[in-house]
Amino acid sequence: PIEPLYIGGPVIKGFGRGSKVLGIPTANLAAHDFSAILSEHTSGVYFGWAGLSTRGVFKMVMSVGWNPYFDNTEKTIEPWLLHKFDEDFYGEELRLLVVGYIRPEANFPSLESLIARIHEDGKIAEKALDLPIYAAYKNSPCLASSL
Ligand code: FMN
Repeated sequence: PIEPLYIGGPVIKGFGRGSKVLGIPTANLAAHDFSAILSEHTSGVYFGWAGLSTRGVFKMVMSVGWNPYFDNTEKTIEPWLLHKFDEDFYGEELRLLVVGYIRPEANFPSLESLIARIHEDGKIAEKALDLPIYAAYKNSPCLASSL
C-alpha cells in the first residue's frame, strides 16, 4: 500500500495514441499542473478511483511516466477508467485518488506485448479495488462532485 494521493483537473487531449493505436482510451491530465507531485513519485503503474463530475466514481489504472515504448520526452499522467463510456469527456473535471502501485514502467518488444501488459494491469486493479482496504476509498469526499 502507498500513501493515498489526490490529483484533480480537467481532462485534456493526449498524444491520441490511446484509443486509436492501443484500443485503450486514457483520460489525460495536464502534467505541468502536477510537476511537484510527479517528480516525487516513481514512474510506473498505479491504481485507484476516478470521480467524474457528472458521471460518478469508477475504478482506474494509471500510467505515470515517459512511456518508454513511445519515447516520450515529457512525463505524463494517463488514467484508464475501467468503464465503457459512450462519448469522450474532454474538459470535464476528473478527480483521482491513487491508492496502490502495481509495477515500474517498462519497455516492450512489440505493441501487442504492451497492450497485453496494460490489460493485465487493468485486471489487477479491478481485483485489488474490491479488497476492503482499497474499496473503502470509493466513498472519499474528495472524489464526489461539487455540483
Ligand atoms: N507505456 C509504456 O511505454 N510502458 C508501460 O509500461 C506502460 N504501462 C501502461 C500502463 C497502463 C495501465 C496504461 C493506461 C498505460 C501504460 N503505458 C505504458 C502508456 C501507453 O503507452 C499510453 O497510454 C499510450 O502512449 C497512449 O497515450 P495517449 O493517450 O497520450 O495517446
